[in-house]
Amino acid sequence: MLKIYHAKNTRSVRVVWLCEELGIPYELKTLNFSPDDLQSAEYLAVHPLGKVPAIDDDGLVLNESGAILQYLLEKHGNGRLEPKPGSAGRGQYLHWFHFAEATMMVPIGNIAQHSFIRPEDKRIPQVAAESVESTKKMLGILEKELQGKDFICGKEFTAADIMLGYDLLLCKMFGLLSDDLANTGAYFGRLASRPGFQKATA
Ligand SMILES: N[C@@H](CCC(=O)N[C@@H](CS)C(=O)NCC(=O)O)C(=O)O
Repeated sequence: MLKIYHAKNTRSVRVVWLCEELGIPYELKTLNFSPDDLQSAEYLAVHPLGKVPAIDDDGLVLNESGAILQYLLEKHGNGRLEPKPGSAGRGQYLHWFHFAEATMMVPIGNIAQHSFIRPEDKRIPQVAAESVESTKKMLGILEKELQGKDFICGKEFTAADIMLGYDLLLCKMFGLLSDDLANTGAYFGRLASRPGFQKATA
């Protein structure tokens, strides 16, 4: 059975959430988000950088959240949760799917690193402050994009919403989903009300 290496409120939320949405059976290997678990010899044999998520699918070990989602969609999706390759909406879907990790998670990750993950003497307050500003800029882009839309690609919920939903979970935890971001706040509310999100963040 598919094994998911997971730690609470980390990017492994995306993998668990997708499995819940698609009804993929999985076994959860829950780790503490601490060097004791992530840097253990046992876990480094699964993920050489000691990060989450990772999966072991009958011996195939993968460890990039976006790649894992794409792999599981190809294997189990049967066309669900994404526009068909070559269809009109595919380009926008790919844009938002990858924007979530390649662009938006960069400053969000830096806020986490320089506010609480690194030991205090290795944190750079200016990086944290600049990353808050970058994240706000990206939230402004999302706010415009979401005008009149239920989900990032329109009416249909897709895996791009799972990728972005995790970013917004952290923005909410960091107090960055301010009241003036009405479209984004309502969008996050729609995502957070899904049973799959709730299971993945429990
Ligand atoms: N691009 C990778 C990033 C993985 C990553 O940085 N995961 C974080 C948790 S959200 C982590 O395990 N950090 C531990 C550390 O940096 O020591 C992905 O999307 O899977």
